[in-house]
Amino acid sequence: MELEPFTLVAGKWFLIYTCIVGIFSAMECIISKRPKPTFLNKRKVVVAIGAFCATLLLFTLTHSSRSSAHMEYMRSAAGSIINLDDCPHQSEAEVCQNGGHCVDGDRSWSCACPDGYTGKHCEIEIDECESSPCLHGGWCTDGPNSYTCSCTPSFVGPNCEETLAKYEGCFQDKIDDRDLGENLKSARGSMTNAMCWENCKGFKYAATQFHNECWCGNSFSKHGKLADGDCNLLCDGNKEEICGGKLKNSVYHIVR
Ligand SMILES: [Ca+2]
Repeated sequence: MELEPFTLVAGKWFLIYTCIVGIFSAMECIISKRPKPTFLNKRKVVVAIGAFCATLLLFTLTHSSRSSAHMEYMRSAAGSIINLDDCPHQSEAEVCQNGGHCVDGDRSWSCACPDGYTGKHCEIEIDECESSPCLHGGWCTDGPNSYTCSCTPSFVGPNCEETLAKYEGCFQDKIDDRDLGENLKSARGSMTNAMCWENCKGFKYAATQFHNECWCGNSFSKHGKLADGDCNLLCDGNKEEICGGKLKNSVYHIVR
């Protein structure tokens, strides 16, 4: 709610009153030809009053919303309070961007921004990734009032909070005595660790080997543990992942 100072309102009406009186005075001066100003001729008086009135008219036109509000104020009962709209005259789209809308205040305005936006004009898109919501090395992508996590292979869930499988290490295998007994759905060209965990559902452990092999079992490490670096062959289905080595298993404990 807002109340313009009464002097401002009264001042405008006084200007209009002065203008009208001035016009009548000038007309009377012209018609009656008296009193005759010694240093102002009639034309100068008319031009001066005309210019003043034009200025006043221009001011009134450019502040039309304010003027009508003031007239409303004058008409309203004494003591009643009217709310003047302080929102800028441009379209709301310009003042408050991205679907925000202008909120009138006390001699001020502000933008009510939709979720995900901030700033005086709602022009700033909030970075929802700033709080690092993606867990376990997941990659965060910012969106409008949202974010998406791209999880590393061992994790799933909106924030990569759920563990699919836990890496146990790189382990030796033997061709005539397999460390993990079952070779399930080895897939030339498309194997990933996650695919192997899926293939080995029902078993405790899953192991990838030599780019595209998938081995399943309920125990491992018959032939010993190796250095992580000994498993160094890329998965056929994802060149960013390691799928064991030659007779070497990348062993995972299946959690889910
Ligand atoms: Ca955002």
